[in-house]
Amino acid sequence: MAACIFCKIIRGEIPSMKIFESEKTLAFLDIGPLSKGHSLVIPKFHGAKLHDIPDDQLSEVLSVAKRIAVAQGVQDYNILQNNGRIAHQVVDHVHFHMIPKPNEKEGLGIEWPTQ
Ligand code: DGP
Repeated sequence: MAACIFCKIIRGEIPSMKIFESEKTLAFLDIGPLSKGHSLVIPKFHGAKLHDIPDDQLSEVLSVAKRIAVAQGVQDYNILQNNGRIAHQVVDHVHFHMIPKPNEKEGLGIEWPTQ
């Protein structure tokens, strides 16, 4: 979709720190991270809300979030997905937040780029 910020990121028209990309899925660091390593995993298919996305376009999203958790070495994290303004959705392109909750002992486990 022409005006969508995340579609612009997919097309490379807006810079982002990409951490995973496949035919259907993109993951990149959140511009306003709630913790170090906070990323967004999105289907490349444009749809505002979860129910707008065909199942086959969503099939990779959770496994990519899981792979990010493994790569970051975190045991504690939130996977969060907002639908609609009342539910705090700001960007109208479906996205799953992957928010690590590193503890003081383990940190993120590895060095991780920041946005
Ligand atoms: P939500 O409230 O669930 O719609 O969260 C939208 C998230 O998108 C928010 O955490 C900030 C992030 N975001 C918004 N614009 C950009 C952008 O241009 N680049 C990146 N990397 N993240 C963005």
